[in-house]
Formats: sequence, C-alpha cells, structure tokens
Amino acid sequence: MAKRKRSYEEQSSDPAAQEMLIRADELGLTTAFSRADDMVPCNIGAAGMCCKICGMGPCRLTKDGQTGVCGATIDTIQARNLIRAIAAGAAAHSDHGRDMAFTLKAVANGEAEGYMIRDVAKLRNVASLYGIPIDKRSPSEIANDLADLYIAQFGQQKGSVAPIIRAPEKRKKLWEEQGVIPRGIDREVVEALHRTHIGDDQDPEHILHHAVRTSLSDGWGGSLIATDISDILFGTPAPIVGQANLGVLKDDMVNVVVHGHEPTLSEMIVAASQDPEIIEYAREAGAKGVNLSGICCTANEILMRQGIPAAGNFLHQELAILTGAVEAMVVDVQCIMQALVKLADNFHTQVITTSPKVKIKGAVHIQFDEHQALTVAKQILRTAIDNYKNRGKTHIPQVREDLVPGFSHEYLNYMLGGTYRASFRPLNDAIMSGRIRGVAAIVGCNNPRSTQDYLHTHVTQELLKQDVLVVETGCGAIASAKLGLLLGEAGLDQVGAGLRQVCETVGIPPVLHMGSCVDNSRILTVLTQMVEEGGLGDDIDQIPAVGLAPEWMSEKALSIGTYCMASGAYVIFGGSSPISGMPDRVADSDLVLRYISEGWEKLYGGKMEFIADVDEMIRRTLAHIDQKRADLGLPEYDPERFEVSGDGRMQELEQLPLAERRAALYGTPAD
Ligand code: BF8
Repeated sequence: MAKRKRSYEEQSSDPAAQEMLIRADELGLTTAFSRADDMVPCNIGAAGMCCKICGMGPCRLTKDGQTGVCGATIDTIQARNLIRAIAAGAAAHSDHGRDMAFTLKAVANGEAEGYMIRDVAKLRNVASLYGIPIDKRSPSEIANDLADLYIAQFGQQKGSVAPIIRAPEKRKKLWEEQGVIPRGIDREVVEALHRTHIGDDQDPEHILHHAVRTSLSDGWGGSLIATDISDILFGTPAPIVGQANLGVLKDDMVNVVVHGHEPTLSEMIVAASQDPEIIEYAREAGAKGVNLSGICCTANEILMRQGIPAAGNFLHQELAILTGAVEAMVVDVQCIMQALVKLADNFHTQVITTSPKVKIKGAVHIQFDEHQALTVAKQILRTAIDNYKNRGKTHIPQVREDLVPGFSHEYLNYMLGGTYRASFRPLNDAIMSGRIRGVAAIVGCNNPRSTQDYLHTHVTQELLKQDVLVVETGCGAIASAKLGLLLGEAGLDQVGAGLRQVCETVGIPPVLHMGSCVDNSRILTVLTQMVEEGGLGDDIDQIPAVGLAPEWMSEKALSIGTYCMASGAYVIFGGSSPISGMPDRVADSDLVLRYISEGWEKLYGGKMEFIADVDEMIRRTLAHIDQKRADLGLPEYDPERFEVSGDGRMQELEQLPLAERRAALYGTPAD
C-alpha cells in the first residue's frame, strides 16, 4: 500500500475536525490522521500471520505450507493473536470494574472522601439478585457485602462468576454445555496468556474456545460490575440534555478536558469544579470559571449522568489540544495517545496523568486516590487554573450539537411501561408487529484509517430509514451525537414510518445513547429482558438484532464483539480484520476467519465477521434481521405498512369531516 495524504474530508466527516486538521497542517504539527497516512501498515501483521511470541521469531508466514520456527501454522498463529487481543481487552474492562469495586468498598466503610451511594434503589436491586439480604439493612451494610462479592469475582478459582446468573436460562445452559462459563475473571485472562506462551495450546479451535470464556468474563463479569457500581455510586443514567463537539470549549473559561474511562476521578472533578472556592480561584486568575468537558468514554460517563459536554470522541483528543484553549487534559486509563504530550509542548496545555497504572513521559503526574478524591480533584483544577495565564492564541471551531443521552436499561423499562408497569412489552410488541424491524447496537471506536465518524453515522442513518431501532455506546455514540442523531424530534424525519411512530408515542429518540464501552453490558441485560418479556423467542440469538463496530480499533472492541457473539448476537466489525489472512496468496489462511463465523454460529447462534464495505455491512444486517423475523414467524417487514407516522396520520385525519374521522379512528360510524 503506497502512502497517500488524504483530503481533510477523507480524514474526517466532522467539520470541526476538518477545521482543526487544517490548523495542524498550518502549524506543521502531526496528528493520528496524518500519521495514519504516513504509516503504511505491515501487511503480514495486518493479516494476523506474524508470530512474535518467542525469541525464535518473529516468524512471518507468507506461503502455503509454511510454518513458524516451532512449527506453528497460520491458523494457530492467528488464533493466538486473536485470543491475546481479547484477553487484553477483557483485562482492561475488568480492571476498571475491579477499581470500581474497591471504591464501593471504601465508600461503604466511610473511607472515600467526597463519594456517597447515590442510587440506593439500584444497590438494593443488584444486591438482591445475588441473595444479599437487604431488609432492615443500611445502604452501607448492603454495599459492603456487594463490594466483597464483586471483589471476589476477580480472584475466584472455581465455579462460575456471579453475574452470569443474569443471562437468559437457555443461554446459561448452552454455556454450561460448551464449558465456557468463566470461573473467575483474572483466571480466564491469565489462562489465555498461559495457553499462548510458546509450546502450549496449538489447536486453533481449542484456543478460540477459551477466547469465548475469556470474553464472557468481561461482558458478564468485569464490565457488568463496572456499570453496576458506577450507577450505584453516581446514579443510574436518565435522559438529560447535553452537547457534543469541540465548540463546547470556551474562550473565557479555564478549559479542563477529562479523558479516559473510569468515572471515579471525573465525577469528583465535576463536583470540585462547582465548588465556590474553585470558582473564585478561577475568577482571580481572570477566567469566568472552570469549563469541564470530556473525551472518549469518560465523556460518556459524565455526559449521561451530569450533562457535562463531550468535546469529542477518540480522534478528537489531539484536536482539542490544537485549539490552544485547553489548560489541562486530565487522563486516567485506556485510549490515551502518547502523542498528546509532544503535541501539548506546542501549546500551554498540561497533560496530567492520574492513574497509578498509566504514566507518560513529559506529562505531569498527580496520582488519584479514592480515599482523598475531592482533595486530588481540587489540586488538579488549581493546577489547570494556574496555567490559564499561559494561554496563547486560541482557535475553537464553533461547532457543537445538542443531544439527549442517558438511556439506561432501568430508564427504558420505566419509559416503556411507566412506574407501575415498567416493562419492555411495548418494544417487543413493536418488533413483533413490524413497526420496528429489528434492533442494531452500533458501538465502538474511531479509527484514523477510515473517515472519522462516517462509517458509524452512515450505517446508523441507513438503518434508521429501514425502521431499525439503534442503541449506541462509546465513541460511536459521540459520533452520532455530533451529527444531531441523538435528539428526540430532530432526527425523526429521517426515520422509517413505523419506528417513527414508536419514538413519537414513547417519546424516545430513534438512537438511544446507552453509555460508555463497559456499558455494553447494559445492552446484554436489555436483550435478556426482551427474551424474558416473551414473543421474541427464548434466547438472545432469536431476537432480530445485530451488533456493529464500524470503526473499531481497540482490543476491548474485540472482547466486546466476542462476548456479544457468545451471547447470541451477529457481530459485524467494519474496517480491517486482524485475522484476514491472505487468501489470494495463501490458500486456507482464512480458516480462523471462517471458524469465528460459521463455526461459532453452530455453537452459539451468534457469529463474528469483518466486513470492509459499508453497504455490505448494512445489507447483511438487514438480511440477518429479516431472517430472524422469519424464524420467529413474525410478519415480513413491510416499509409501506406504517407509511404515515402518527403525527402525519393525525394531520390527514383532521382534514376529514367528523363522522369520517371517527370511523377512521374507531371503525364505528358516527351517531
Ligand atoms: O472504551 S470506543 S476508542 S474510548 S475503546 Fe476507546 Fe474505542 Fe472509544 Fe471507550 Ni471503547
């Protein structure tokens, strides 16, 4: 592949990003966009055919019949590469869950400065799922037991991780038969590394069997724990108005951008930024106050709970610094580019690392400690405020969009059924009648090798036209937010008539923002409740639903895809495949690729595929949804059937004489 500098429109479909990419070029600075153009990927590594797990290699396999020095075949090497990526993704999500569990424990013991249990109802609900007594007990007592139970899941050696009980009955049975129920979260990740050490597991299917178990320890383990505890400590999300894109930065305020994943620090920075003492300190420095915003999943965490604006998704992290208006970019864990520090050298921005697990040479390190969280948060904000005087010329693109995030499982339940009859019945009914053709979960990253946000938003918009209800998380949700797709009324004229009727009736946007990447666990619990509600089969693999990660890039995305597949979903990744092989040059170099699709489908009813062509992604999504509808015996999807939306129908009816209107509405002749 030859190097080629793409146009700004090819690099990003977001006008704010294009404006900043022009600025980067004018200043002679590089970004991930330009580095992706300059860095031609290694074609052997990209195909998953390079093995570097021992010192006899790296072995680069490019011919039929060739093996590594140890004799490893292409499919063994690909399976090992894939499981290692899945294990890293599962480790990242789950370690986040572990930190949340330790924070819950500290809060329960009164040792965590500034935190409280905000959602006692969720605490009680979750605790009772595991048989933890809740009657006549204080929130702290219950939280203590729940924290102990959750902490124990990481080091557990035998049995099954506790949150598995929340999966549909039939699915649990299937997992039991297949032997993929995780015994303990850390154990599965460690075993994935052990099995792929030189001279261990060499059977690709056997390796991939453990990949499934490892991913389940993430989705039905660490991620679910992270989401539960975030809700308990910071509140279960409910719809709230927010904004997204670089235009949320403010020229007359101290701009602090929080970037990363764990809400423990960011929530405390939100609290500290509203402290009168901090506001006064900012005023003394000549600013109107502190303006907080987020990048990546931290953005999602504080956006959906506090309405704090999102400055952008993964590829916006450097662009925010390029505005020259950011006093501090505060980072914790995951998805933080090392390039930030060098880029920040050209401005006054301070990159502040906070996690004991993540340091970057050249960054300021202010270590976070949940026992003194508020004190640390204030220290960070004072450091940012002190830096305000060093600000030079700024360039903030005036591009921002409103959005309504916060559609947790609990809120959807309430929204669909009301306080006394909370249920998913209306959603199931709408799918069964064909008003909603099916559901797509569109999640995951930005990847500078494709046009930022384009794949994500194009797939979303096309599926909405086809009456597919879309739920989103992660950087994909921010991509839709920037395009105005996360607004109740705004996007509805672009939506199929049946789906539009449901959205108008219930009062939901056609794209539901469900949170950060660990909150993909919310999608699992929603699917489970849809099964339990009845009418859509007795397991997740029967629901007309598809999961897509059109711009994936992280190992976490691979773990998410695998646990969704094992839960019964058809999962489509866009962009490139890490195990594509080179079937045009090396016969059978796509064995693993075929196994994770056809092979896994036979075992789990779900499958995982990498599809580069965006129209093909949409075609296969719709074909899968229609097939699942047919398998359930549901009426064939008919775009004409609900042609006129609720509002349009009412306008038509209002034109009719009263007698005809009544007859049309109630089927009864007028008196
Ligand atoms: O965990 S979507 S780029 S920020 S990995 Fe990273 Fe991907 Fe964004 Fe959140 Ni998820």
